[in-house]
Amino acid sequence: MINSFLTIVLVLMVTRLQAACPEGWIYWSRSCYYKSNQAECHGSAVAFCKKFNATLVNINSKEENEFVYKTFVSNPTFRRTYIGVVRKSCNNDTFVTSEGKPQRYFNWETGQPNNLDTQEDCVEMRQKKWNNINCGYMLPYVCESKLTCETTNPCKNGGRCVDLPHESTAAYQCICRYPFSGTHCDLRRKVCDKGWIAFRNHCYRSFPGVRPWTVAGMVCRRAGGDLPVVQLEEENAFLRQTFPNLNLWLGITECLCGKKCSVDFDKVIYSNWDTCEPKDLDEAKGCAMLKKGTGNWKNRDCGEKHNVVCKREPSRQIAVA
Ligand SMILES: [Ca+2]
Ligand SMILES: [Ca+2]
Repeated sequence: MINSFLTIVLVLMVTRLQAACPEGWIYWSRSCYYKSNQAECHGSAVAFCKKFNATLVNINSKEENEFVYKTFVSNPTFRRTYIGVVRKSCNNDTFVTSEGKPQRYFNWETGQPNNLDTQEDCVEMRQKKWNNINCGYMLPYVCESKLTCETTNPCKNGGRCVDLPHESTAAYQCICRYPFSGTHCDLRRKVCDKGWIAFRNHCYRSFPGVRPWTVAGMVCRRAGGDLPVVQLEEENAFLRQTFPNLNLWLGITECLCGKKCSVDFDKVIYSNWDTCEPKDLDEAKGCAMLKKGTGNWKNRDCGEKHNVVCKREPSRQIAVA
C-alpha cells in the first residue's frame, strides 16, 4: 500500500544529465558532432547527416566556430569542411541555415561571400573563416545533432525530461519518479538477501562449522559466492569485527607444485600478513586464513579445518528511497 503510494509520488530526485553521444560522435555544449571521413558534394553531405537525425554543423557562436575549427578543421588532413549555411535564393546575398532558418552568426573571410564560380550557394569553413563555394565541390563535412528531450528521450521509468537553458553545461535533466534516481532514472540500490550482511558493494555470510579450504570454497560457490579475497583494510576490519570468534579461510592460495590456485599470494592488491608470514611454504601451507581477534593473516595447510564466511555480489536490487 505504502509502496504503491510512493511509486506514484513524483519528483524527489532531480539529476543533471551528462549528455551522451553515440559512439564516434563528440559532445560539446548540448550537441553531438561527427566528422566525415570522405569528401562529398553538399547534397550528399546533407543526406548523410540526415540519416543520423542530424544536419550539417550549424555554427551559431564564436565559441562553436572555435570548437569546430579546433576539433575538426585544424587537423592537417582536414583543413576544410562544409558547414550548414546556404544562400537563401539565387541572386540574393542572404545566407540561412541548411534548413532555411535565419542564420545570425557569420565568420566570413575578407571579401566573402562572393561569386567567383558563378554560383557559390554553399559555405565551407577553411582555417576558421568562412567562404561560399559551389555546392558541387567535394569536401569533408561535419554533422551536428542537437540534444534535446525530444530527440534523445533519455529518462527511464517514467522520468520527465526537461531541456536546460542554452547556457547550461548539460543538455537536459531527468526528473525522476520516486523511488528511482540516477542521471537516467535507472538506478536502484542493491541489497543483500536475508542472512547476508552488507559491506560496501558485497554481501557476507557465515556458514557454521569448520571445513578444509577446498570444501569451504565449495560451500561458498554453492551459495553463489566464493571465499573472500580482501581488497581493503576496511574490509579486513569488517570481517574481524563482524566475526570476532572465527578463524576465516580467505580465497587466496599460494600456487604450490603447479597446482591450480585461486588468487596467488603474490598477486593480491591488499594483504595483512602476520609478522614473518607467509612462512613454511615448502611444507605446503598454501592457504590463507584470517586469524580471529587480530585480523592478521596466516598461511596454513589447506587440509586444516577453519571457519567459513562467504562473499558475494548482491543478488537483488530495490529502488533507492
Ligand atoms: Ca550548433
Ligand atoms: Ca567564395
